[in-house]
Amino acid sequence: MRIVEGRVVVTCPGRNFVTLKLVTDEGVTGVGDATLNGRELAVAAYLTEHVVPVLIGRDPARIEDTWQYLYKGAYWRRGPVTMSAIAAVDTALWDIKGKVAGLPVYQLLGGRCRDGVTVYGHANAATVEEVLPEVARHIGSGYQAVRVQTGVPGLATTYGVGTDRRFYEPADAAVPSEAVWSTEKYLAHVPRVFAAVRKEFGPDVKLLHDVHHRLTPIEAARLGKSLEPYALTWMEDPVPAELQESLRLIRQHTTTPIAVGEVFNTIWDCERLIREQLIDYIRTTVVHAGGISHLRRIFDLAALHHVRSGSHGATDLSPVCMAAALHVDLAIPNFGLQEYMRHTDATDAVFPHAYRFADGYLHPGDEPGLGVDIDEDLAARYPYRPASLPVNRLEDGTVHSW
Ligand code: CS2
Ligand code: MG
Repeated sequence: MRIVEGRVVVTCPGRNFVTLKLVTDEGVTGVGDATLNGRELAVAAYLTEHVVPVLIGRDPARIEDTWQYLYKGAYWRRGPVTMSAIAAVDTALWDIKGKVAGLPVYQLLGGRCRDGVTVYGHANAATVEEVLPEVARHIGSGYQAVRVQTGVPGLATTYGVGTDRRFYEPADAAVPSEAVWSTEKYLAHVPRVFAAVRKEFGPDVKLLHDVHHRLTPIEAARLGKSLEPYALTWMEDPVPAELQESLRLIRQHTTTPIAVGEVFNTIWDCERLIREQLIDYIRTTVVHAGGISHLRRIFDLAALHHVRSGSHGATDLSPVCMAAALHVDLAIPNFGLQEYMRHTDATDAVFPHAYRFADGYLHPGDEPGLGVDIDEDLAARYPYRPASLPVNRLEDGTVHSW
């Protein structure tokens, strides 16, 4: 069997997605997500100009060799664009291998280690009063874990809080919109939010919060400490994590568990964090961390160090990524939680998929391969729309982490 074609599909059913579809000479196809929010066309060009031409004629069964060929062969290793492109190829090859074997991919990864994948949903609202019914709505529909984000009094806009409670899309303008941030206002407000949620819903529901890389280590230590009474499952991305050792300072001051990794692209971005047990959950995911093959390496290292998976699953990661992530989540021994931001109906129609939500769990289904595809005719009806992530500024105008 040989790869004879690679189609790079850019579509925008509500938001932009980039998908690679590989076709073999025996008619077996595979899909892979290559969506990098706000930089979609860079990955599409990388695939079209530099990757697809070198895949033609290759044996799709040689997944690891192809990964090494694209990673080492690029000379310029790592980075979000390169690793999202490699991820799309790797994912599509696993899809093909599952179809050829007549097995769902999780069976090729060693079979399932659990009955379903525990997911968490997003309860977002402008105020504490408004977020409580959102938490109740999630618990009511079976979620055992809920991420809680509210607006911050005194700030016009805040990450994670959009006008639409069901679908939150951060990339809201062709040219980045600008938001104003105040750490002081935020640190004073967040403990009040979780005090109210715990008071209302008790100790059983798993609660999570995304700081979204906005604090310094000592500010994050203070936040972690102030949230200890509310026993969060995790505090996410407390600081920008380029300086891996900066997490040590947070660890020295608080027992609130830490989750990072959604912006990481290779094991090198997190090997120290994992080896020194500076985190409790690693949030790397299929599309941005080099595909199923590399993600499994990261999770294997994590398993040795009591670190569990907590893969990113926002709406800007397509249903192709979600399907692939669920196969990995079902098979790894150190699964923790999977993020599940629901896609719009238009997106679900463009990407028909077998995964199903029930009682707080997602299950990838048992179709051969990944159990997801792309309807290219439907996708063609939704042309790309430029959209960038916002920029954050402190009250004095200084650019700050978004
Ligand atoms: C967020 C994302 O879901 C999350 O944890 O951090 O919504 C993130 O902001 C987007 O995926 C960025 O594109
Ligand atoms: Mg996040």
